Amino acid sequence: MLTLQFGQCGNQLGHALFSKISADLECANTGVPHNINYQYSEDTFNKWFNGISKEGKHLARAILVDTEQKVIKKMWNNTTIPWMYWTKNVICQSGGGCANNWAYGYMIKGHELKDEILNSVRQEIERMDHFDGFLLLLSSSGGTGSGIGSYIAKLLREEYKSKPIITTTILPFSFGEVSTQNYNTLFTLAKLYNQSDMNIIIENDQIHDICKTLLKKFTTSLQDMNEIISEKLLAILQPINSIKHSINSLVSQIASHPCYKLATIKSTPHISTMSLKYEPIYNWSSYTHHLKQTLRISNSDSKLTNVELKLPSNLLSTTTHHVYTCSVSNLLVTRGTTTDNNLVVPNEFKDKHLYTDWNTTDCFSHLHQERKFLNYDKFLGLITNNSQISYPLDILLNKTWNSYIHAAFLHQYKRFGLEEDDFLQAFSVIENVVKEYKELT
Ligand SMILES: Nc1nc2c(ncn2[C@@H]2O[C@H](COP(=O)(O)OP(=O)(O)OP(=O)(O)O)[C@@H](O)[C@H]2O)c(=O)[nH]1
Ligand SMILES: [Mg+2]
Repeated sequence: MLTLQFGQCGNQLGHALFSKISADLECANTGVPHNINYQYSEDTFNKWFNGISKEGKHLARAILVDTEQKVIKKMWNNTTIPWMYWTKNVICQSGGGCANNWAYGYMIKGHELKDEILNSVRQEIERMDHFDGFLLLLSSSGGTGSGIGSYIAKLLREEYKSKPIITTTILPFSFGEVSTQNYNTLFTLAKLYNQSDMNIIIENDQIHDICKTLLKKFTTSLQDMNEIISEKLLAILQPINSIKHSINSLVSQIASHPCYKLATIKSTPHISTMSLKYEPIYNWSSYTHHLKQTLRISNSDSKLTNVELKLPSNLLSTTTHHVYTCSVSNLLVTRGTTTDNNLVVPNEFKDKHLYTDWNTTDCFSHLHQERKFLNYDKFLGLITNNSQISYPLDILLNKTWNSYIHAAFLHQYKRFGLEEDDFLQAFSVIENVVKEYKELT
């Protein structure tokens, strides 16, 4: 896998992600014999790193792109960690960024940087024995990650037609950020819909609530949030015992239908490192039931219920106040020790009522890894392609239409060559996506 980090958010998140991988490699409490852990470590290294530096540090297989130096310099100065980036893979202009403008990133800066970025990509791929796909990290609402990120996704799609591209897109906080964030998000999601095979959507609001409620962080930093996002991604992406767990298989399990390419990750438990040893012991069935409940909406007002912010319950309650939203597909990954008395039996995810009736392939899969993840006794990630995604997208569409009909900020995009038709096309792509997800039954 080759990771590409774009803009402030993509680079900060990428840094947190590689730090988490490194921490996972160093875990003392693996729960498995030495040889199994050795295999896991080797698979982890091969997936994320591609060398060891003179100082003995793991070298991340990642390309860093930004149009201002602030973030990358800060990461560079952190020499205390046991891994590092290749200097040659840092593609960073010394300008002032893309000013939260998707069009500036896509139409101008993307062109300026494309040769340098694609050369680095080609060199990285040439060095690999087996290349299974791309992981792009970006926020949808600035200018660099959103604009250059979606432009490069297009070029990668053209050059590597058969290689899967997974994008992780961070949606902005709903309040208090910049006025152009909704247009930027609309353009990013619309472009990526055509270029990437699967787009993992992360909502900053949701991650912030997890930090506040579950980690009891009253002042939550972006770093805290990036740690949670990294745990979600790694719950799914870290190696699985002796199974070919490639990007290709992930995409074909979750996003095989071209109209449904958006995924979200529900995960549990999220606990601060300080309280890890006081973690209440839940059995596997409480956790799997808890994750299934995250797929509900309220029966009375069709509102999303935020079960992910609650603790699992050992009492397996069922409720009549909620209905399950329809999924195209779900993949559950469980990590931790199983015993004869405490096996993972995720039968309740196989319930046909959870899935659309036209999907005749296996809608649900379960993968298990005995090796513990990050010292957690048990850790579970559910990657779901589900109609819940229509809720945040509907809100986005309403806000963006509202700006558009008042012609707010349009000149900032037209300056860089966008036309009315580009806006209408982007609206149409995302309206269609929302319609398809709402119609799932
Ligand atoms: N989760 C998370 N969100 C971030 C982080 N940094 C920025 N964001 C969010 O990303 C959005 C802003 O995008 P940036 O990534 O800062 O923008 P950029 O891609 O660098 O683009 P320009 O600065 O406009 O050139 C806002 O919605 C922020 O909330 C981060 O480290 N983690
Ligand atoms: Mg920036």
